[in-house]
Amino acid sequence: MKQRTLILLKPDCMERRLAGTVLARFEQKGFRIVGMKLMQVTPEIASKHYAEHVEKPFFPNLLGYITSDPVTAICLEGRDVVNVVRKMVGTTKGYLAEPGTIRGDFSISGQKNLVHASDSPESAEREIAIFFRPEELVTWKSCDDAFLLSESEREEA
Ligand code: FUP
Repeated sequence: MKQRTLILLKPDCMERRLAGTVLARFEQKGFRIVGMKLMQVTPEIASKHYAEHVEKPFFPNLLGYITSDPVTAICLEGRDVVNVVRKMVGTTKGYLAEPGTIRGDFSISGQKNLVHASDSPESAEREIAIFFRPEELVTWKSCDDAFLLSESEREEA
């Protein structure tokens, strides 16, 4: 089923010049970029995005980190993109994440774990609306779809 998800390449990813490396994994898997921008996250945006964590003890620290340097916000589209990307990203703490996942390969931190990815289609819808206006998202079909998916899969994707 065709879905969209929100990816953030977080400040540590940008500082470590890993943006291209991480984005390449998503492109190579077969997902399409439908929105992308470099931006500075404000405390207001961070509080909306991390609404479920605002009351947690680690939130002030998380807020300081996510607003410390630019992030790249990306809206990715493709078949089952929410779940597939979560698997590619790996579990939250880099030191626990499986090798082969992005966090497992590049992070040893519980906080500086390079990338955010929406955890459900509902979260994706909410988070995409925080980072993108509707006109900033581009609907397009990449020509390699014919090689990435079977005909019947393309009809649903
Ligand atoms: P994830 O969905 O894997 O990005 O993880 P969560 O939504 O649970 O947490 C969001 C971010 O908060 C994580 F990326 C890292 C940070 N965090 C902490 O800094 N300390 C904690 O104890 C838990 C999460």
